[in-house]
Amino acid sequence: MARPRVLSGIQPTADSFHLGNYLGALRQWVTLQETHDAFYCVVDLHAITVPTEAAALRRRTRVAAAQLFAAGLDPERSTVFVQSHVREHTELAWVLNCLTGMGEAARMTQFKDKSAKFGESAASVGLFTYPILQAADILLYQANSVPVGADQKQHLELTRDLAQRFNHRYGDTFTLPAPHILKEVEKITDLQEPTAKMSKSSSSPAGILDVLEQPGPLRKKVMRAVTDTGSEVVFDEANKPGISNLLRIHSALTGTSIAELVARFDGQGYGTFKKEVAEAVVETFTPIRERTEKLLSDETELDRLLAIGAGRARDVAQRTMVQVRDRVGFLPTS
Ligand code: AQP
Repeated sequence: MARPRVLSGIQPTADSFHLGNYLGALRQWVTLQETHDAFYCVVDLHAITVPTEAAALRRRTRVAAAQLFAAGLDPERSTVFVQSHVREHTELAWVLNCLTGMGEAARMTQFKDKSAKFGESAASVGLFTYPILQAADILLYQANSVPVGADQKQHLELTRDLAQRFNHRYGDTFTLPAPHILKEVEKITDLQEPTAKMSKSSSSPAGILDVLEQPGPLRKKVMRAVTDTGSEVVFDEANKPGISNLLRIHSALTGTSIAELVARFDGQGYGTFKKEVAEAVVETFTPIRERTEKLLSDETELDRLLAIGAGRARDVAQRTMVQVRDRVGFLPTS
């Protein structure tokens, strides 16, 4: 039997991914390539929904792709590609735009959060329709499963609604995708603001742990992470969000259960605990950073791998679009 298909994407919106991206997305992508037919894309079309310089986008797209391979995605087993290399994403997004209600799109909380930064009238229409492009990314590949963090739940719901609406109106075409969310790492929070999610665009430098950062600054940031009153290492999301976040991070990186960690650090205070968290982060990120640097030193090879991925992705996307065009009623080109 064919393997179930998984698809996910990540934005090239910074010069490095962060720990939230790593635990909430990348690490699961690597695991899922063992059991799934895996498609992963660097979503550069999404990145331009906020003002972005061309040179920065070009650089960040390669840095993003290099980190994906460095984190363990195998170009033989996973189809790793750049979204803009497959034109069908924008074409399907248009069709889905025409199936989406204004009110439905206006309910998306990510737009509300992100547009608040610019003022709603200055935010682009692209930022508003971002979740519809995301729905196209997923539906084009007939994905069964989409690994994401908790912040993407609402977008996944919209994707399912649009797939159902299209299928109902035009006949069965799209697979309904299910979110794949790991509860323990669905929301890694900012080290300085432990109730907000760690985010490329809104975390302060002190609140974010970047995959490509050097060990020195990584250790410093963990040691300076905001902790809570008291000195006990206990998991208490409501009253001790800072320590709870660090416990979640330690547990996810070392495979030790939170209960075990709480027992082990009983009576030892925050300092000793934070030192261990810092070491776990450094140990995880150092080999990824080194492999990323190596991959970036040969852009020709990196671009070659991405071209292979785009070719494989295009084969699937084009098959879906042939069906979509016909069902919607567009005339064939010949
Ligand atoms: N803090 C987080 N905890 C768990 N998962 C997270 N993800 C992001 N932040 C966390 C997951 O990472 C994947 C890729 O995210 P993205 O690049 O598409 O953008 P995002 O979700 O909007 O992440 P950022 O860091 O906040 O990026 P910007 O600032 O550019 O918008 C997704 O699966 C996401 O769930």
